[in-house]
Amino acid sequence: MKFGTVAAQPYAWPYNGEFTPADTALVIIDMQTDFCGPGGYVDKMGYDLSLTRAPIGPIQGLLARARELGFWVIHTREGHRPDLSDLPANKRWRSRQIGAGIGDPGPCGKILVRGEPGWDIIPELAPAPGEIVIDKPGKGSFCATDLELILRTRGIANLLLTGITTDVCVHTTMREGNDRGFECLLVEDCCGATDHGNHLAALNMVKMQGGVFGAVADSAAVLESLSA
Ligand code: C5J
Repeated sequence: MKFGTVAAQPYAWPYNGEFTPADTALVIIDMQTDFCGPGGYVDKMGYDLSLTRAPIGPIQGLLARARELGFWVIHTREGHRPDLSDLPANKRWRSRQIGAGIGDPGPCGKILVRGEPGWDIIPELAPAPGEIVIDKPGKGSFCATDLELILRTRGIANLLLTGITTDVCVHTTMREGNDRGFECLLVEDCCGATDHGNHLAALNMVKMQGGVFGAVADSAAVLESLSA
């Protein structure tokens, strides 16, 4: 099964004209209660949760179709070991300046700590059995994880990037993936940021220089391509 290009900006994605479920992964980044649920990290920082919850519905639509067609599905979770041995002191210090100290107790358990309720992926987007889940201590999904090894082992060359937040973990992952030669598409309505202006700026950054990190499309365009 082969699909033609997605109507994307600044070029029809992927660059080589076709993609398949075998060489493409839908990557769903950090759809955890800490980033989009009441009482989680983002909520504690006082940001508008509707911005990080907006992509839930669009991701559900794309995920359902991707599962139906047998695409690889990869979920990520940002979080730290319970002993915080992988939490840089400066990351913790900065989070404490705005009242949401990573590793500190909150309404959803210890903030961004593995195994705590807030760190879980939200039930609406729970991984299905057999789907890969990558636990990462940082913003990028390639840093201190086995993601690259898994992608190369499985022959995955193309990444459909979704999740939160557009300007932080999604962008960092896109940059890391692009530098490693993966062909990346950021699915704009399947992403959200804690500031809408930053979301828009992050999309714009991708489109510069002929697609400096890849391309951008909405989920309707991806689904359109998957229906052909
Ligand atoms: C942040 C993320 N914003 N998932 N993490 O700290 O974007």
